[in-house]
Amino acid sequence: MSSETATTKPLVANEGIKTASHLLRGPIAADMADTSTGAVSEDTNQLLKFHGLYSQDDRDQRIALKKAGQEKAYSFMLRVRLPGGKATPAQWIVLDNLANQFASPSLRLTTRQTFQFHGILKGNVKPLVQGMHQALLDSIAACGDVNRNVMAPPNPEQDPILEQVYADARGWSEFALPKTRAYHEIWLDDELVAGGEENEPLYGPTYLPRKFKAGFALPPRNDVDIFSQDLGYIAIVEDGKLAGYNVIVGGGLGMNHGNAETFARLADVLGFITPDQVNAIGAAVLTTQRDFGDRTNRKHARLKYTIADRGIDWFRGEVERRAGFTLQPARPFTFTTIEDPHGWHQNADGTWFYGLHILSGRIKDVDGWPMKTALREIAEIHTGDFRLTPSQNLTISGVTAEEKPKIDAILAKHGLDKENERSRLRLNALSCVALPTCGLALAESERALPDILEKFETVLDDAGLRDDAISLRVTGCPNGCARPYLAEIGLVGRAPNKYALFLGARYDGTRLNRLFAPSVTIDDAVTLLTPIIKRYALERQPGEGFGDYCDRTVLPADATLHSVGTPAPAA
Ligand code: SRM
Ligand code: SF4
Repeated sequence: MSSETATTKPLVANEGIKTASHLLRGPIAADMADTSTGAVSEDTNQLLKFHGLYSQDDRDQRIALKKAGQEKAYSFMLRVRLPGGKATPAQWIVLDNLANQFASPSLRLTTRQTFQFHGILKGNVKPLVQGMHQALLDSIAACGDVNRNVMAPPNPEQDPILEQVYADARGWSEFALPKTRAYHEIWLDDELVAGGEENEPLYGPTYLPRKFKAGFALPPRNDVDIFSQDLGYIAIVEDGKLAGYNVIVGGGLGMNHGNAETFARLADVLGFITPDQVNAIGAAVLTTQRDFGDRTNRKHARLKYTIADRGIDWFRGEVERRAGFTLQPARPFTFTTIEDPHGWHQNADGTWFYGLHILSGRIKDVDGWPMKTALREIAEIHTGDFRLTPSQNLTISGVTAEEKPKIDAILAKHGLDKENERSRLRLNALSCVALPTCGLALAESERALPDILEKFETVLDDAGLRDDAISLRVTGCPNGCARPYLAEIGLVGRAPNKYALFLGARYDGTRLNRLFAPSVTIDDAVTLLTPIIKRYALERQPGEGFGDYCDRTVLPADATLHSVGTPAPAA
């Protein structure tokens, strides 16, 4: 495919790797068969991402292994493709078994509603993928320069319209899947496809310039942080029916400290479509980015930069030309919250769901907190399904009245029945994985979160704010995997125990926060925020969230805000 990007700059190395890969095969099979090392070549490293796999090493062991003259402790992370975060109890049991047999053995619920395995040794990758396949699960396109795991509101039965939104999210996920058989050949031993018989009608042989993320939201809940997506669909309900979607484009959070050319950006509203136009508009957005995204600089390659550079009006024109229809003017919508519902709630069909808080989405057994065992026992008796939420929590869904006391009893038996009674700060907190597996981490995140929460909980308790929902999100680097720039308190790692502190996001996910202190320790952050939290408790206006209070009183008034209010009318 010829790129229409007018540039004389050379393409980045990843483009050459994709071109030479014969639709994502490259040297993967040979590298994975090489038992002399736990590592893989750089080409394989890049291509594995399209198969949902990352080569990592245990960073806790790096120094000791180096001193001993040994290879790094290599292993793989695998991310499952799970549109809308929905899994059956049978699939849960398979994933639990596979984690025990072939991985760390914890399971990690991610901020995009799926599972990650960590610590998979090279020889265990194939049996793990094959085990998932038996349970009708795969990791195709869970990472890489393609449409990633599609997000959707996690509690479909609560409202019949959510069921339709989930179906559209799943439909887009399937539509935008790469068509190469590379995954099946390499991991599932399907027969090799002779060269030239396959093609990628949507992507072309070099796929996208960069990752591409899509999500669906149903106002008033913005649980999927829709404005952080490259492509978002905001459901519009009229007369009790799904009228269609406002399409939004160009959100993205990753940036680098101190590099103004990289930035977090909220998506722009493009216009309104009917439900039957979801895939057509998605394909038009995706192929516009495919052809105009910057393939010469991976730090400038996301859709947000294409739109920031060329303007939303140009982008809309190009998308409409490709789709073959004109978008209607966007329709009004209002978001009020990002929060997961916790505890028991009744669904539209009379069944129940239980929202269970899981700190950082980490499912493991530790003394006094046997979450993995408890959830396995629930999976063994559960007849509904599981929904992974964008806040790294779990919804046990479609529970019958008979099943309800059994689930309560399992949680109580393991001492997990009080998880939802924690402070609202804790219930809403997110952290990315960071150390020891993430190769990009500059500071701790998941491992630091319990301590960070305890410190802030003390301050909030003193101010009488234990039951106030304040969003706090921590990441180990500015890539923003726990969406920290949409948190009322965002802590973004820059060095060991040094974080950039961001304040002032709106609680409903429609305004980014802003840098308040560029480099502070956690204790500094607590010291800085203590008087502000105390003042907030005394001075806030009725209904004013902590982010809004900081925006109004703490942050400099002249700074530019990127905020989403009512949708801009489509041209
Ligand atoms: Fe992320 C890279 C973990 C959601 C922005 N992310 C990574 C890697 C793969 C590190 C790497 O490239 O070597 C991390 C693996 C850590 C580990 O050991 O598991 C990683 N990202 C995660 C997860 C697991 C965080 C979590 O704790 O849940 C999330 C998996 C989502 C999923 O299921 O697909 C995760 N990452 C996000 C999000 C949030 C979202 O999408 O809603 C973002 C910000 C939104 C965005 O994309 O703009 C995000 N991750 C990044 C970036 C920066 C991208 C950019 O445009 O600059 C990177 C680095 C990169 O791509 O170069 C990255
Ligand atoms: Fe790793 Fe940074 Fe993402 Fe955290 S935010 S998981 S440290 S890439």
